[in-house]
Amino acid sequence: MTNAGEATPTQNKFERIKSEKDGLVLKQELDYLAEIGWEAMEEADRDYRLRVLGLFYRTVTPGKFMLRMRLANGILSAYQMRVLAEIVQHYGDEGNADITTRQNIQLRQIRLEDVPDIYRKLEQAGLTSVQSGVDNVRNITGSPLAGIDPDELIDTRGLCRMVQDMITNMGKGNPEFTNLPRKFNIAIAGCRDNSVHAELNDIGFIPAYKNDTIGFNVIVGGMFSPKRYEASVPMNAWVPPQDVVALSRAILEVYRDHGLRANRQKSRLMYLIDKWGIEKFREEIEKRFGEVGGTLPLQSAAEKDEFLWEKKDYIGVYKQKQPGLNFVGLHIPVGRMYAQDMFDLARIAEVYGSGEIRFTVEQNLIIPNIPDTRMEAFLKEPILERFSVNPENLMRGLVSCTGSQFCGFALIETKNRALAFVKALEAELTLPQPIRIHWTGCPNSCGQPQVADIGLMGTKGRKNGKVVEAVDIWMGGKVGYEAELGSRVMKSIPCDDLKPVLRDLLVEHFGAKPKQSLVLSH
Ligand code: SRM
Ligand code: SF4
Repeated sequence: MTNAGEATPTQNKFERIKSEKDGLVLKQELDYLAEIGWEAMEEADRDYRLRVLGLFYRTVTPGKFMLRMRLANGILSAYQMRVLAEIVQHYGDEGNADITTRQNIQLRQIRLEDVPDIYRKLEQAGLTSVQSGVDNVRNITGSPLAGIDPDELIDTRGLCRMVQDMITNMGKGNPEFTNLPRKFNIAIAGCRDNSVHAELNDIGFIPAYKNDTIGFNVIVGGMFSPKRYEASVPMNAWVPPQDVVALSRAILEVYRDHGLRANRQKSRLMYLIDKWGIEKFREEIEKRFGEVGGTLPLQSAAEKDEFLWEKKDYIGVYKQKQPGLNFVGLHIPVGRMYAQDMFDLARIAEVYGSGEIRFTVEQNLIIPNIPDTRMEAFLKEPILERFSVNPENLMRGLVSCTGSQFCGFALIETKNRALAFVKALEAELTLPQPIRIHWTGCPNSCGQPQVADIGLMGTKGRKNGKVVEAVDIWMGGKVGYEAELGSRVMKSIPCDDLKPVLRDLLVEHFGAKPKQSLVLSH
């Protein structure tokens, strides 16, 4: 099966929408849709199929769309950043952009009447938003230091790009993969610290040596959903870099053709692995891998790399593997940027670096290729007061999903609240090391609270007999090579009562010291 087939009465709503018409078809209809406007559009086209083109109708802001791009390995040029900034600028004070937890960018407040022009601009700039939503493969994440990391094992840039090109037919849109049973995530790690959270993905490629050849061990089935949170399981497979595209294709085809579709809550890849067992899953993948040009037999996994490295956050100034060059990680509070920020960031990437910009899964930004001789001037740039290279320890580890400002699933406001809490806690506490606090507005877990030191998941609670915004608290998430998911330790804490709870957790578990007592003890 490839794509739109016959609709059947037993299909769930989403399967029916997909089989009636492929969202890619709307690409040809954009001029017409822009003309008739969002109110006159068929609901399934507006709310579902347009997402295949990366356009998400926002019920929270009627008449406005969010545009989710694709950035293989999270890399874009200063020129491309400027094109995105111009789109955001068009919407004045309302327009903004968010770096996402998949090293990607989303633009906000887009109006349908502007979309044909926006798509032309994106195409001219070599950018695409195709297949970035609904039952498609999301942004392919790769090491944010690919090609510049002194400790790198494999440069992931070309691989992420090739996998993206295979899935999207070079960004033109590929009906082979627009009707998967559900969303699908792929990550390719190239360094030793698992900078991409490989274990959260449906396919994670983890660098490993086999007989002195560098390649990847493969893990599969990682997922977060409201009812189930799972780290990936090993597939007992190792592939050389040249087989990464074929293996990705094989797994996607098997998932597309055999994945469970009846119940949307049980359609992710892990449920197919559950049904078949990992041995049968591996056998089916191996068959398909051979058919799509992979090198048979599929090799068994290599021994795990003995270098177990801590995950870095890459904020600050670091030496690259190229002598005389540096990369600088800038902290972008909760990933949010406005048009002027984007112009400023594009400018400093061009003036001091090579005009390249990279994003991280922590919603931050890296500017590579800055010569030693330019560092002093770079560090005096006024934009670094807003996007620090040395933020305080709580701000440094802050991640937040979109929340109720723009997301219809949200049970609470997240980004603005996350910033307010960090500022308030930093005024009271001193932390001996960075703490990773992740906010997510609902159990969909886009903000990945399960990987955090302290994860805050939006829910509803009760206070004085009233329903109020609240959070469940998660703790114990570990990142890096020995990543582990955390667990829920407290339930339904009203957001109004959260500050003292967080303060106590930071003091008891993370060595925070009240600022007052520091002053007194001197
Ligand atoms: Fe997500 C749905 C935002 C990363 C799990 N996610 C959504 C929607 C599209 C819901 C909606 O229609 O409003 C959110 C759009 C809100 C908006 O306006 O921004 C949304 N997800 C995000 C982003 C922007 C969060 C962020 O602030 O960074 C991330 C975009 C990544 C990207 O560039 O593509 C984002 N979402 C994730 C992740 C994290 C990851 O990939 O590492 C997860 C958990 C991992 C996973 O998928 O297994 C995640 N999002 C979900 C789910 C639950 C999926 C499931 O199997 O149940 C949903 C709901 C759904 O798909 O039905 C969802
Ligand atoms: Fe929206 Fe929930 Fe995802 Fe946050 S976690 S972006 S609130 S779907």
